[in-house]
Amino acid sequence: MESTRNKLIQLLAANSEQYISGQLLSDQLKISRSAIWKHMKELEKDGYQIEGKSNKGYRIISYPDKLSENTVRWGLETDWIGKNIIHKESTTSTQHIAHDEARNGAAHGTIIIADEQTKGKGRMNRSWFSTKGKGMWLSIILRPEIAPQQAPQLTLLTATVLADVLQSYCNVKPLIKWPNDILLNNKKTAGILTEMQAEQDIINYIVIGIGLNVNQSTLELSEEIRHKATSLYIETEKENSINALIQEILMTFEKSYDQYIKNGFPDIKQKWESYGFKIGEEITIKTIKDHFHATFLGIEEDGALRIKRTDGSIQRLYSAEIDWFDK
Ligand code: BT5
Repeated sequence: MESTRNKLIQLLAANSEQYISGQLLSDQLKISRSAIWKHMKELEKDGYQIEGKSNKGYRIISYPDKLSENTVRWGLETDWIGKNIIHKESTTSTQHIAHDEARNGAAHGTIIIADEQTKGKGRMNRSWFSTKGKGMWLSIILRPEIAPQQAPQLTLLTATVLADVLQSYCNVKPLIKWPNDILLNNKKTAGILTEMQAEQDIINYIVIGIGLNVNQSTLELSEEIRHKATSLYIETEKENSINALIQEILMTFEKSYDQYIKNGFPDIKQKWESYGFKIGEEITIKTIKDHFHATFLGIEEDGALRIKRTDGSIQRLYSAEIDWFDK
């Protein structure tokens, strides 16, 4: 049923300017013309606007931009990610749902999306503003066969995926601020929260949460973050389809993840550094017991932060807060 609909949309989408006759659709999909008509009615219920003319056939006039399991699934060309989609109009946090689902056995690649989060989470109990219908609030459940200490690499991988999609699909110039912020014009447009459930050397599951500001105007960003946050709309003056962005991100994520599992971290490291914010520049590092200046050199093969101290020594840091000297 679903794959027939998928094909139907593909056929209609491939000829968006022209009408396709019911007979042709019926031949291609090997179903009756009345079954085609029923599918069209279903599509309309999901927000597709379809024009049907008795002597010409059918044509899609507009796609729905509302989020739903179906609108994300249609046209999503992936092997394992997004095969199971959970959509909520409003929820506390997609991370909460993801943890519940993962504990109950949800498959690798399950995704949770929401139009709005009332308690969106950042790292270390910080909050994440998730305006209704204006951004992408997405969690991905993964069950990777990697060691728990490698999990932070997945945050870095996710950052490169977001940067790639923003650059190629939205034509902007993103930078990645270690470890998990995506910047446009030095302002944060996306954040990543990686949470893990592991035992000793086995990962039970990982949830990667991605928040991406898409269609907010400046006034629609919370006042608290307005000076340091931005959205794709603010940067490009163009509205973007959140559905289409989710699909692009999932397709790029799947490719990149599969390559990472096959080839390890080196390619990701290289890509990450090509987007790295303030590489080669001076930063201030705060660890639990220390506070010092250093040059930011990039990241290590294992994802740690690589810095040069003022005495010339090179160090790797696994957890540190950085003062970037910006605002
Ligand atoms: C992050 O934390 O950047 C991780 C954000 C992850 C959000 C996603 S949305 C889907 C999934 N479900 C969730 O509940 N969470 C994930 P952190 O590096 O700690 O940054 C948090 C800080 O970013 C806050 O303290 C604010 O200063 C700022 N901030 C909050 N909301 C923002 C927004 N919408 N845009 C830009 N900056 C924001």
